[in-house]
Amino acid sequence: MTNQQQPVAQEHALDRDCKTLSRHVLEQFQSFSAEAQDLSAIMNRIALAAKLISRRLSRAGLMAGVLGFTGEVNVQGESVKKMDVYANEVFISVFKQSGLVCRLASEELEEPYYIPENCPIGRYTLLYDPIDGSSNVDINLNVGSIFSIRQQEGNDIDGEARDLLQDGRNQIAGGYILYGPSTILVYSIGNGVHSFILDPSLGEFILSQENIQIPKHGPVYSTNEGNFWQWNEAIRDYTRYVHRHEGYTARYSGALVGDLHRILLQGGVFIYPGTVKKPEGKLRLLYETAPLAFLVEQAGGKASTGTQDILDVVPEKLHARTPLIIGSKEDVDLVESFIQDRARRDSDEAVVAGS
Ligand code: AFP
Repeated sequence: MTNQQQPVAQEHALDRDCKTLSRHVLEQFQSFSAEAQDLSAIMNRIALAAKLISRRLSRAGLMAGVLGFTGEVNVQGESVKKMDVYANEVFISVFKQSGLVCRLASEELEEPYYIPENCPIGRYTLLYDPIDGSSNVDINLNVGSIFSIRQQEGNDIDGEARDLLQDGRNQIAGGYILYGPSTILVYSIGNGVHSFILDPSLGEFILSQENIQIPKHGPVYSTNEGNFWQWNEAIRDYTRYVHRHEGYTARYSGALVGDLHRILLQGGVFIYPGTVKKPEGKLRLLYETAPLAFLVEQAGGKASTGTQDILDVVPEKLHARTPLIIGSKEDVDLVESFIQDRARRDSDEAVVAGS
């Protein structure tokens, strides 16, 4: 490297190090409006929660009382892990005194957490899944957090949070944090999808990729094939199709955030369908499927229940679930085509049987 090139390279490295998350959010708005400043501050708080959770996860095996179950069962009927409780409290703690939100609604809480009256109250609601893929925690595999930001509508005097029961197009921002070999935060405020990597030496999330576009098609299909015989015929038809055609490969980690991150960068489809017994599937709309659908649509991909865009689903209750087919547009379209085919065949058979 010549002496002249050296300062240029140094300048680039410095520029890159200064592209922090909060600065990036402000740049997206191209203004210092109150909304821009609020959202920049909210993202900064989410980043702080991510750093605290990441720090805890990185030392979990060395500390007492971090891994394993608490012995309690949450509102979803699932056994609660100590890390779920910790991560849930982290988000509450970082937002409680912030003056940015009025409520937090979490997969781990039966009712939303309302900011107490003696604390400053903001106009946004944070919805989140504190630890997604918690079965991976005890074995040191990747896990994630998922978040969504919505603005409060009305004053929610009865504390029922009914204004949250709206479709996903109402979200202001959505994103996830992936706790893997590095900690990555991916977000969208409706203006493209951007990813940041936590630089532990700086304690800052630094921009790594701007305006991510998901490939139109990819080789990966990501689903729990252990449920094959509990799925309806359409999803089985699709699975048989990928088994019989070249160019497909299966990847499934047990943590949606990790599987989706792969698909966002390399293309493919993640499927968590309903089963015959549970047609609504497992994943929660407000904390998982809607925020990820918001993000994936922003990256040029698609998210569907199989018959409807996820972002058009209006939940009947806070903890509503939906089936999820998400990823590259062509791959989601292909899964949907199997569902439509089956529906057509079923209705033709019903006509024949009735005649
Ligand atoms: P947990 O957080 O309870 O482990 O659930 C993870 C998850 O919501 C999602 O991240 C996974 O893709 C999916 O459920 C795994 O579910 P199965 O174990 O039924 O495949």
